[in-house]
Amino acid sequence: MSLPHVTVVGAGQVGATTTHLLALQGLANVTLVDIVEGLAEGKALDLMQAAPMEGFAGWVRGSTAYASLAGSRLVIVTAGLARKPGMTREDLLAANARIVGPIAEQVAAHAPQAILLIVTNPLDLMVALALKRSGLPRTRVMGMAGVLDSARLRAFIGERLQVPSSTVQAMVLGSHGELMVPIVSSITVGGKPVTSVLSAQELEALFQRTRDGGAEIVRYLKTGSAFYAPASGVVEMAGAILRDTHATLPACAALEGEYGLRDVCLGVPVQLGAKGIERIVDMPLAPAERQALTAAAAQVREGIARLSAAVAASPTPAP
Ligand code: A3D
Repeated sequence: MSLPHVTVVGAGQVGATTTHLLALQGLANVTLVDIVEGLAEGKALDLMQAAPMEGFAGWVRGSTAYASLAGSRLVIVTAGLARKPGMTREDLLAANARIVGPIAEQVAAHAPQAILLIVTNPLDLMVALALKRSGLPRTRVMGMAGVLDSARLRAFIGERLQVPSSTVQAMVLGSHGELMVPIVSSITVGGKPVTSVLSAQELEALFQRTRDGGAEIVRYLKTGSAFYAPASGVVEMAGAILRDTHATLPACAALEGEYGLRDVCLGVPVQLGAKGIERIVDMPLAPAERQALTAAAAQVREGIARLSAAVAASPTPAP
């Protein structure tokens, strides 16, 4: 059976776990690319040796060369630096922009028909940058965050109510960070509105734990950040694209008037299929949720301006 070709750029924790899940679910042949000599090649070889036991038929290969992007239906970007001691937020922004910007250009050069799915943080800003630098249409550039934030909230509600988290549905929109926007009317437990089983105060506590979800894991791990659930989020989106399911999932997308917002990339519900974002789904929002989404958009817009300044202050070194 011929599988689509997917490239995962960044063979770190999220990239390698994503590659494993893509292979296990029989979704793709995967090229794993990393700037560190031997890292992607070694992990790809290891994964191929899991295939006889796990029974997946696709191949996984590793590379340091962007030419291996050719023919990719989907390119997933997990390449980036984590914040190091002494590094300011602006330093990290500039450092990851210097990684993601050139990768987006390489995608446009080697795989201009591909869909580009960004995972590198700060997520909403990296999606805006990838959109600009790749020149791809907005239907083919998006970011993974809302699926993860929604899954974290679903897990916390399931744990609180002692029910399987798969019976909890939820949609979290907005930006990936303090200004994420959980949509109360979207949250159900066993098909019932969450407001019938949890008080507003209890819900707000779970929303705050979701906003802090990444930091809670970093506090335990100390030297790294979450990667199992982030990789599952990426693969849920990849599955909708590669299997053309038309599923509605939250994703970071460029807005051109939807939700009354434009010139910004933000988490909104999108319908995903083989062509990428088929449409941005108009979801009914409470007035406070609409306000929160507008506030998140303002913060992302301000970040986009800071991003331009940060990159200008530390230009990309010549290759
Ligand atoms: P890590 O395990 O450090 O892996 C990053 C990899 O990127 C390393 O192997 C690097 O060598 C590689 N890399 C750096 N520069 C390049 C380059 N120019 N080309 C190719 N590879 C390169 O990090 P991780 O996998 O834990 O996280 C990766 C990124 O995802 C970080 O920016 C995280 O903050 C982000 N992340 C986002 C979410 C969201 O929900 C949005 C969740 C989890 C992680």
